Parts: sequence; structure tokens; C-alpha cells
Amino acid sequence: MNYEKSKKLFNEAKKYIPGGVNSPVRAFNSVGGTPLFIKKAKGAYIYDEDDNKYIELYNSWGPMILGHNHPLIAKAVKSSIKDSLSFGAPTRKEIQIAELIVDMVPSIESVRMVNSGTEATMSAIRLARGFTGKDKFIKFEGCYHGHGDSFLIAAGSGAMTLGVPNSPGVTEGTAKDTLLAPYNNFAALQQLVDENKGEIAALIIEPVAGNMGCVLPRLNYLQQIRDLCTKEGIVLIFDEVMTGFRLAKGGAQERFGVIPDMTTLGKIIGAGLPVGAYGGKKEIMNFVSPVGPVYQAGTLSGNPVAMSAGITMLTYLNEHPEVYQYIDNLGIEIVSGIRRVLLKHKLPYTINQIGSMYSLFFTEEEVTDLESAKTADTKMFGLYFHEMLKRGVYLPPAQFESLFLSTAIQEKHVRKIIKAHEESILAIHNL
Ligand code: KE4
Repeated sequence: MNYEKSKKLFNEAKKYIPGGVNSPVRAFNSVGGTPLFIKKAKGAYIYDEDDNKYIELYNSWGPMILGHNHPLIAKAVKSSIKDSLSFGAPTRKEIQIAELIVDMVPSIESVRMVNSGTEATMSAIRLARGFTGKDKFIKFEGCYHGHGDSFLIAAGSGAMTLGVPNSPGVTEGTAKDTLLAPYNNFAALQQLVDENKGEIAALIIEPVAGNMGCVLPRLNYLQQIRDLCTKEGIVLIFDEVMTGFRLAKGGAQERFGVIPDMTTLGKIIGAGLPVGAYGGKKEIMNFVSPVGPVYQAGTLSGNPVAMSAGITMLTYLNEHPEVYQYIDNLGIEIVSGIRRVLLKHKLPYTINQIGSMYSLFFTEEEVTDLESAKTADTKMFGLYFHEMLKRGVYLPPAQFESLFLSTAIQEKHVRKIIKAHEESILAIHNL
């Protein structure tokens, strides 16, 4: 594979953009090498500036569930731009997408559109604090909710319950109100709640974690959290930026049958254009301005072009439930294929998979939380990533990320992915 043009563009980009990228994970720091500069994508394929062609297995971190450049989405966007790009005023399209979301997502009775997942989660926490009059909230180690200050918190020393900033620029004052618990450990969560009785506004969780690699909730874990939050008057927020409209039409909350008080959304909801949203019970959402006292605003919120893309995407998913059977079976077929290869070569690495989300961890440990995820050999992942790239398969450039499949992936692609996987595994183990 020739990456000359990407190399040249990366050097050019670094002159004007911090690290040459507009989001850190794109810089390939965790896999090494030069980030690919992408020229175009269509269906199951993505093409870099050197005209290398790849089967795409992360789909813009999730949004492209129907594959890239789906004709229906492209048509909707093209027809929308004829009427101008933005008004900063209400439009009928915002009603259409809100109605779809309320219809599709079990927990949402009322929804506010924003422009990213970060905006959605930031706003949801502020709203939960305003609604309850409490300051503290719980997040889980290994879960990522965007770059809002109160989420960039690492587990503090000692009892681990006190957060400390994990990025310069985040103040101690902010960190003190973020409590951290390990994922999939209900006893630790119960202890944290008991130690902060009556002070906790909200608990936010990725119902299936994707940001430490794909990690599933243990049996009944989500229901236990639901029951605890109900008992303690804590606003339960499911961050479904990744899982929303992917694990089911109604996201993880539909798949697991556990209904939060609020849900945050992103990615698929915009079909690739910048859209986020937060919603939930009317009783809570009516605390948001202008109807309530909690302020939140956005010039481009509900942007008509982005709404056209999102309406088309959600309408298609709402009317084609067969999408979910297809991508779930795809996930099972690919994962059983790569697992067969690993067992054949006596390499029992861990694979976590649910529906069209999965991660191959270069560890033999069961991966159920951040600590166990970190036993994965990231160097091996980096070598594997580049071997797969050489064979025309494009993975997320980091071990602690989930893969996201699309309906554009067909049987012929599955065969290629598994063949590339076997050759890559043999290459990195010198077998
Ligand atoms: P954005 O602000 O990036 O739209 O969404 C933040 C966010 C919130 N919640 C969850 C569960 C998320 O996964 C994300 C963003 N996901 C990452 C992928 N790990 C986006 C990729 C990136 O940071 O460039």
C-alpha cells in the first residue's frame, strides 16, 4: 500500500491544525504510522487520498449504519440545500425528527436537538442537576461521554470515589462533583451511592460500553442500576450516542428492556451530519429553557439540512426493522469467523460482541470493565491494525474502541475480512 499523499497531507495539516487532526483519536497515535486522509466513501468502501480502497468497519464511529453515501440520505440532503442552509429559527423538520425520536426511543417523551454527543451529555447533566437541585453525578470508568469538563475525570486516589481532573484545564471544583465507579460492579456502585446519600443528581452510563472497546453489561446489571436510581431519586441517563438506533430501533434500552429517565443521542441521528439530542420524561425536559429555568441553546441546533439527513435515516430505520436482523447476523457471522481463526491457531483472544458492535481484545482475560480491558496488548493491536489495513480492511485506529458494521457489508466482504484477519494474525505472530 502506498500512503505517500496521506503523509504529505498530514505534514501540511500539522502546520495549521493541532496534531494535524480535528479529533485526537484520528491521529493514529495508539496504532502508530500516518493517519489516512480520506477522499471519499461509498457503501461498504472508503478510499484514501492515495486511492487505496478499504472495507469500512467503523463507519465514522457509528453513524453510517446504512453504509456510506446512501442514495436516500444523499437525495434528502441535496434537496434540502436548495432552501438555504440555516435559519436559526424553528422549522417543520424539527417537529418531524422529534416525533420520530419520541416514537422510536422508549424513554423519550420530549427531546431537544443539539449539535454533538458532547453537547447532549453536557446538557443532560446540567438539566438533571437543575431538576434535582443536587450537584454530584456518577459516571463509570472507561465510559466516555464527550469532552465536557465534568466528564474528563479520572478515578481519584484513595476511596476512588473522588474524581480528579484527567485533563489540564479541568478544575478541582468541577472534578469534585463527579463520582466514579467501576463498570459492571454493582456493589461498588451501591457503596458510592451510600457514601453520597441524597447528594447525587444523576448517573450516566453507556448501557453497552464502546469507549473501552465493546463491553457488555453483566446480566441484570442495568436493571439493578435502574432500581437503585428509582429508589434514591437519581436521574438515570443512558448515553446512547453509540448504541442509539444501532442495537435496536429503540437502542440498548429497547434491547435490554431497561428504561432510563433521560437518553442522550448522536451519530446515527444525524446520518453523518453534526447532530446530537437529549430527551426524556416531560417532567424533566420541561425544566429546560425557555419553558424552564435550565439554560441551554445553540445557533445550529435543529439545522434544517442536518434534520433532513436525520429524518431520512430514522424514517428508514423505523420502517425497515429487517436492518437490525441483518446487522446482528452480520456481527455474529464475522465474530464467529474471526474466533474460529483464533482458536485454530490456539490464540484465545477475547472478543466482545453485541449486534453490530464488537471488539477484538489482545488479551485472554474476560473483558468486563476498564481494568480488564487494559490487560490488552495495545502494541499487538497496532501491528494487527496495520496488517489489516495492508489487506484492505479499515478498523478503528485504537484498541479501546468498538467496531460498527453497516448493512452495506455483504457476504463477499465477510469472506475478505476473515481472510485478512487470518493472514494478519499469522503475520503478527510470525506463524
Ligand atoms: P461527540 O461529541 O464526539 O459527537 O460525542 C461524544 C460521545 C458521547 N457519548 C459516547 C458514548 C460517545 O461514544 C461519544 C463519542 N465517541 C467517540 C468514539 N469513541 C467519537 C470519536 C472521536 O472522539 O473522534
